[in-house]
Amino acid sequence: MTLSATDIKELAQRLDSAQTLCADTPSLSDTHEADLDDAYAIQSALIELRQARGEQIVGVKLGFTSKAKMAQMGVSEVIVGRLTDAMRIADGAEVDLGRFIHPKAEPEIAYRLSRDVALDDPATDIESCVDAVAPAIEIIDSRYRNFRFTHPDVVADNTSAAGYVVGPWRSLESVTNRSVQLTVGSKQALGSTAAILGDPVRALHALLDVARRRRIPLRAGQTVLAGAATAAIELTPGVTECQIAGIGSASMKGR
Ligand code: OOG
Ligand code: MG
Repeated sequence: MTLSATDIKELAQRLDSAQTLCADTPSLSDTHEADLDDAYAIQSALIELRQARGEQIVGVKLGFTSKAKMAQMGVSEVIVGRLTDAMRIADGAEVDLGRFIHPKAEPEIAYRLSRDVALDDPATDIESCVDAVAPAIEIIDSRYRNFRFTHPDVVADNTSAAGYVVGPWRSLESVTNRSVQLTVGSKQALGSTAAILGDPVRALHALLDVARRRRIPLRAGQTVLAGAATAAIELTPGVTECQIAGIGSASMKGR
């Protein structure tokens, strides 16, 4: 840790205001030397501000689990953020894009936790704590100007989490090597679930590792977003859809 408790609170407040006022903010590293421990502490303080407004934690998300995303953003280590009920968008629902700063869509795989994950038990098998899988869309909306951030910056900003749509759940099955298609209006990104650490199930193992180190609780009923399979596409009004071969699709309508 390099930052004081006051700095951590202030930076969490700054990122929270950027989100609620829909106004971007410069990279924290322009003025502060935050390390990753500071960054996760800022993220926790930010989530506490949201919880104080009545939001509930409903899941977690991974970021930078694919080479395409790492290359797009210049960061090369898996990151974890929290999902709250305020970020949830029903499958097929209309979404007012005006509530975001500069939103982008990502095609994702969602897993559902069926049991609490015992972080302190070295024998914990996270795969046995998951009972369902679904196609999903993540809306990312970095609070930083021009999506310009360092690794600690993006962790502090709750890994750009802003919204997510989960399509129909199905009982857990392997999602290895499925083709992935993200459509945003006339734009498309094509990829494979293999882009997610070779197999999205590895994202669960990576999550367990980060959750243990960062003391992020993983509870029954929570949703886990395994990370984007392709680079993100800027959200525009109209239909956005993520299709995963053999698994189904999730969609939303921006306006
Ligand atoms: C950070 C979030 C990355 C993913 O799926 O890789 C992410 C960002 O690119 O703003 O959610
Ligand atoms: Mg994502």
